Amino acid sequence: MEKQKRIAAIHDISCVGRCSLTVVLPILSAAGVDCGIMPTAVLSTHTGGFEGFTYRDLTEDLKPISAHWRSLNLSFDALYSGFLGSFEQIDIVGEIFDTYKKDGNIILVDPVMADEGKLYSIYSQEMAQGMAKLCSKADIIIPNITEACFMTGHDYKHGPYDKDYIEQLLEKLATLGPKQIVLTGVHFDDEQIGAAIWSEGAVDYVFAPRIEGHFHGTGDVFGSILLASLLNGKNLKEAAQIACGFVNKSIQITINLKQERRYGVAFEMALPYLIAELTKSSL
Ligand code: PXL
Repeated sequence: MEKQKRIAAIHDISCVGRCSLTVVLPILSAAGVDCGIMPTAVLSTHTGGFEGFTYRDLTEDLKPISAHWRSLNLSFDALYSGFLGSFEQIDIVGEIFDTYKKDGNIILVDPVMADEGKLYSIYSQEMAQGMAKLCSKADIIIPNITEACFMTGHDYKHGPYDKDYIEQLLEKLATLGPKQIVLTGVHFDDEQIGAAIWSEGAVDYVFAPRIEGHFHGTGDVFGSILLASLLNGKNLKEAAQIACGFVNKSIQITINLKQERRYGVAFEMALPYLIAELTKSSL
């Protein structure tokens, strides 16, 4: 039997609202991956749609956690960073990547900081420059279009997009230095939405049916499914296709259940779809 994969997920804990570690951990576990966590902050809820949330910044804890892991000789098949608790954490996470990078493992960076044309309320513009720097250390980055625009200075537009707009954005992202890019939220019409994939200068697309509206936490669901699929032997395009399909299914279930959107999507109910996709043999 092949050795079990292990990752370190560097995200916040939003206690309620289904994003960041409350999404990453169950999805990677369901996919058979040993999911270690490095929490960047603890919030009572996420910041999108709730008032009065608590916020405990864990910047002080990151280096000691990493040093202890090092003393245990731990190694990881992937490091996956998302929402960071402070600007200072960008350099610390960069150092953690340097510590644990090895041949064949995956540094996956989701430069979580913005959506729908706006930075999240707790961040300022300097976060965009910092995240751009962190992306230079990544094997794969998975920004949404807003984050991609903040990091590159590309003009932000609402969709539908055209191929020129998306492919110019990908070229600018490529200059940040990641090996591969999966740009999310790409749609050329109202029927389908998905991701643009950039790898060694070649561009490809994957789509699923588009459901109108904003659904909280879907970026973290997408990233987690992408990584889970890669660690189960899928290639980047297959993994992005599974992630698009999974996000679509989760949204559809959330709508059918008439759940409030700020509580995230009912990804738990879509996990059988993930398992079915992962057990199909690759093309
Ligand atoms: O899903 C991204 C995310 C993660 N963590 C926190 C957030 C958000 C998006 O709003 O607020 C705390």
